[in-house]
Amino acid sequence: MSEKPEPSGTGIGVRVRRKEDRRHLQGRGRFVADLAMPGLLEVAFLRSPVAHARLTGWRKAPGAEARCFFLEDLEGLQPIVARSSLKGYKVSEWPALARDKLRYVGECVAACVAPTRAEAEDLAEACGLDYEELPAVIDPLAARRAGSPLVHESWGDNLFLETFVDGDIDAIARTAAVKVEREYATARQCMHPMEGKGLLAWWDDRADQLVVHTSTQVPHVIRTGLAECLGLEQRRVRIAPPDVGGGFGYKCILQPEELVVAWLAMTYRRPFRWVEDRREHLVAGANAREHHYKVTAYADARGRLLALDAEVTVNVGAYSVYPFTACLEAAQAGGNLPGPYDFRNYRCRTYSVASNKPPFTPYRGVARPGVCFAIELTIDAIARAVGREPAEVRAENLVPGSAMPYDNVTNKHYDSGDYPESLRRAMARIDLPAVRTRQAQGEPDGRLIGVGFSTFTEQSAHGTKVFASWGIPMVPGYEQATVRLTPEGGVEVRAGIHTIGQGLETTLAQVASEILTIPVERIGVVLGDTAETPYSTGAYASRGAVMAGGAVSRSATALAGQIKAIAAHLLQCEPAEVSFEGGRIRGGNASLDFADVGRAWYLNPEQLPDGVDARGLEATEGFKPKVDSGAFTYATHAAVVAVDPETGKVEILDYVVIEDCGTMINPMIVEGQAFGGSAQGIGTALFEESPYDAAGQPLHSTLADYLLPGPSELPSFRIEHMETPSPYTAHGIKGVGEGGAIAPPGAIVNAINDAVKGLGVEMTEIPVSPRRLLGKILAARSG
Ligand code: MCN
Ligand code: SMO
Repeated sequence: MSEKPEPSGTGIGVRVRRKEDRRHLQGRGRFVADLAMPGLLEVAFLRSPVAHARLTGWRKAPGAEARCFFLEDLEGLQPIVARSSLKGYKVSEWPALARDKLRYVGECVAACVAPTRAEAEDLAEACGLDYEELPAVIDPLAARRAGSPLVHESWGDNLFLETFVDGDIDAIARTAAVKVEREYATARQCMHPMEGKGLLAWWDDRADQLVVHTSTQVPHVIRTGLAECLGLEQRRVRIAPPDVGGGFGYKCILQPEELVVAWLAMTYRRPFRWVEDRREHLVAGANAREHHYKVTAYADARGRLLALDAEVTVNVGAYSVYPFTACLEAAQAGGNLPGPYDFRNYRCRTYSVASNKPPFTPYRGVARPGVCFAIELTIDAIARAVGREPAEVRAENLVPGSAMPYDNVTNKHYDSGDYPESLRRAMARIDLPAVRTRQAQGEPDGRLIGVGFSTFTEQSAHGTKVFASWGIPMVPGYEQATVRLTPEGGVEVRAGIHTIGQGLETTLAQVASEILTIPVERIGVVLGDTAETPYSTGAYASRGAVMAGGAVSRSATALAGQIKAIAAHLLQCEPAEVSFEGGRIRGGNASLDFADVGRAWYLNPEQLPDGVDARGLEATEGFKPKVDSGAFTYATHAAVVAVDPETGKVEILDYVVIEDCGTMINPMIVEGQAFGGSAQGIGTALFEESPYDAAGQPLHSTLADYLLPGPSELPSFRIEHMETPSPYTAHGIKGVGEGGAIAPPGAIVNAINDAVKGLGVEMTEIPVSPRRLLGKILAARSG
């Protein structure tokens, strides 16, 4: 679909089949639950049955006291503390097991161990708890008010952090032709990777080291956090993650279960394991997405956005997560709300509110699905207020391609691309005039048709300064990788980032193949094991392709120089005359196999030139983008929906994605990322919701209550690529992993609102479930 000719070989731009898929399709992947080890004990947790209570006493399972652990038993284990450099931030201590207070349903209170999970669960059930229930803090707006019950009493309020970006709004507010005021709400969600969280930990006496096979996106970061909590030196903790069955941000944080299992293995010097089940994921695991927005937008009579005044409240739950803190979400929301739009006057207050719900973790897109929903609905509301086609108004408000690079009102440095062009292509692909004609004619079955668009930017591969500005100084914006030529002319790539389903095992091999021309089948990729790979902060924030890809590119280039020096000697020519082509080395009038160079170095060193570079056939290099703001991917999504006004059911009739992630390493993987992300975004828009009652009890303990979209709910996505290289990254690559999940709520709810506008209905809360939509339709009819 890109206009360029299909490149050859297995380098950058080729639709190489994923290396990891062979084992996964054959059921031969190896996940935490597949691991076996003699003497392994399984761990089950007794979890808080109430949202908020003072814990006054406990009893261990009668007759099995030695196999039950409460916090007082876990000697020396420190709580999880996520520090932030942001002024006014309040630190929480997330204990491995609750001690004085229970702060959410599902919080770990005791750990029980047995040869099987079922026996361990029986022990957990036989333990007893005494507690005095307290009123629960559930609604984030109520939690902000004076007099609310407090999650952490010593704080005096329920605010992890409040931030304020001041801007000049008042003059525009007095004179603007159009003022649009809205409140938006997005539901709390779970992430549902196919594999839940889990880990197996054991003590390796030979290495005098704790070995942790944990399902994580960030092995090196988990090592740092775990080592701190256990009081071990880092060199005595090895994180060796097995296959990871999806993460989506959920596997970016350190969890109490990891602390407990690691402590048990360290203390008893035998293997322990915990594997999260679906119910634990639903009611006890960390959550995401619960945002509330108050937005006032000012525009001129044509719908040109002039100023935005916003208040963002994020319900981040009981504790701050390591390493990202409870404030990442609100910090990103405040900074990203202006989106891809060109305006200069912005004011925003954000609140990160503590509540008696599970802690908050980044989830694909982090704050941006909520932010994009809020700004995209606001743009459509402005268009309706001025009586114009929303897509036209949107196009006129987007940062034009000619303005790139562009520093927006919150100092986001948009590096390259043409946002209006992506919207124009989406309008053409979805055939806007045809949809409008069909809409005017009406549907024979009485359903209402609507079309909606949403355009967003996705900051990817953020540098150190960006994380520091969110108060998280410990996350460096770079990656390293090692590339080695083997005696047989194959390649080993090692990087500390992990492959979690997103395809890095293949795409990092493609980057090495691009430089060396050796086919990916001959390139082995070792990822994530802290004992085998250079330091890394891991796979999140759509940074793998840019950062680890950049590091592989630079190390492969350094290795290429070393290979050329040896090859030149063997070919009796100058290194500058040596080139690689189709997996062979050419120079002068002759050619060599990579294996000839490999053999010379490892097996026949007498063939090497005098003064050969002792670094040999191995190179480790690091990469960071030229500017700390990284690279901005963008996309426009367009949806056509049909709404049944009698039932409130929404069907997606057509869905188009126009996406630009710079140079694509593997277009097939990029498409998979866009489709998978969009499926999750559609879940956010129409289905997924973790509701709680007033006492803080979760009402979503099975997948019958928590609706995940499956193939029958999803449209056939149509995708078109634009490919504007980033000026700041190796090969012009931009990240893409999260983008798909960002745009669907905006596009779909704009389409729904377009469909039902004649009924006097406007949806501002997601998911737009049939109950919610029908409720509004009935209210409008009777009102
Ligand atoms: N890619 C590419 N060309 C580009 C950009 C990316 O071919 N220009 C490829 C990459 O090489 C990689 C994939 O697309 O194979 C995603 O790359 P990137 O955007 O760099 O994201 P990361 O490697 O950092 O992966 C994390 C990202 C995030 S933050 C979430 S959340 C998410 C996502 O990836 N979680 C996923 N996609 C996921 N996909 C799956 N299957 N499972 C998850 O848990
Ligand atoms: S939520 Mo993705 O792991 O940044």
